[in-house]
Amino acid sequence: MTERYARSKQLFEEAQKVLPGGVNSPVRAFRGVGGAPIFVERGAGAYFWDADGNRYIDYVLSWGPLIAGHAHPAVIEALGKQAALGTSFGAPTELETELAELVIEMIPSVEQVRFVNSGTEATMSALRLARAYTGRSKIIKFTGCYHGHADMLLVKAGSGVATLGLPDSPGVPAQTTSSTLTAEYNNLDEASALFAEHGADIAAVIIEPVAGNMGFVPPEPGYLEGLRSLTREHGALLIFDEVMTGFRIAPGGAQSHFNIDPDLTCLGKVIGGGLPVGAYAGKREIMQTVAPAGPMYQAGTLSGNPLAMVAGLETLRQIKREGAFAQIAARVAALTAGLGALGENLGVPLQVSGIGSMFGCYFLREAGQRITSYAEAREFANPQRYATFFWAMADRGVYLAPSQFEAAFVSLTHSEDDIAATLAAAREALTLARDV
Ligand code: KE4
Repeated sequence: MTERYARSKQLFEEAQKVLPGGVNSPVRAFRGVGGAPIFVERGAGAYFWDADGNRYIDYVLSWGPLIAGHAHPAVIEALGKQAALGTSFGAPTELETELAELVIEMIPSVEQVRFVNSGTEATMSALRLARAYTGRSKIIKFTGCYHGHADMLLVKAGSGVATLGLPDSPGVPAQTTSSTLTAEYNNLDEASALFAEHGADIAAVIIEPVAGNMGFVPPEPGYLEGLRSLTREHGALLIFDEVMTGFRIAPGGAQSHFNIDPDLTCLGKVIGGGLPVGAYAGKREIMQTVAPAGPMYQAGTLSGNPLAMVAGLETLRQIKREGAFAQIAARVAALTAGLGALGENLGVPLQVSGIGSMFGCYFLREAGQRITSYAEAREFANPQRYATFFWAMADRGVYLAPSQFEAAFVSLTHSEDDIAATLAAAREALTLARDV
């Protein structure tokens, strides 16, 4: 019998000759779980098939975009029709207005939208806008939050308050991160102390309203409200990076779930339905600063391109349908409850949580530990045990994020049977992981 992942391993060998690390984004290289990455050949609904023909129930869904599932018929049909009319014009189309109107309808705080081509572009541009609008230079981000790879955001978070950013990657000059302040996620005292020291110079706070890039870490009660008050008090903008949480925590994003009114919102992933897209959006008065309406420059050859627009429109229309989002949330609730119960019964300490269509599962070093920040994630999570679980689940046809420090996603197409099959696999995989 040929080895289960033989073709993927062969493809990885070939890829490494021509692509740094064999991939086009680091997390795909499986450094977080070891072994060679699984190469994907095709997807349909809740599933994808790898290069060896193995089928997986997919909980990564391209890191969030595919909330309608892989190759949704309505999305594919719309793409086919649009492609036949032309793929890009570098000129305005009605489609951009249509998608902007749908985003504005679904996210209460948003009055105007600018489309770009990635989440990185969205956050980078939103921060430039905040600096242009306020005339200030400093920004605050939180340890463990990831907002894409723009220089000013690749900041090694110091351990305490008022940490002036140190670059987290070679190639990022110190001066580009010197105005990036960092504080601990879910620690309002640290944010308050930064404002006490730098308040008048702070242009914006940028945050993942539910952290999905350190594992899955919801905000503690009152935390987001506290940041909203602090930013209002000091005249700084509150930017919600909803590239991942947008349309996933709730149809109106995390901001509607937690009832917070941010000044700017960054979007991506779901609004492109699997095609490259990002957006920054918010109050009209602020957005009018963006060229050509105002002086802040930002541009993009393929921004608002017709293919991404139609894929985004069809994807959002699918989750707007009566009962659609509730169905996805019910799947997440069943899966997280089932995983939690298995952890209890099998004596494997887990921190399992989910909101809307997103969830996460930390393997804890000891029962009773609780992860609410990046420091706690690094201290309490057990990546080795997670890695064993990951491969045991992959061997059983379930694909999770190849890192303990990521979130997981469910789509409209995940069935009750898929959840049951996932829990059956998890029972065996947890037993194997328990002994690591
Ligand atoms: P992109 O530039 O990758 O489209 O978006 C960057 C980004 C911005 N903000 C948030 C909250 C994000 O989660 C992301 C990207 N998410 C990662 C998943 N952890 C994408 C996966 C990858 O880097 O390959």
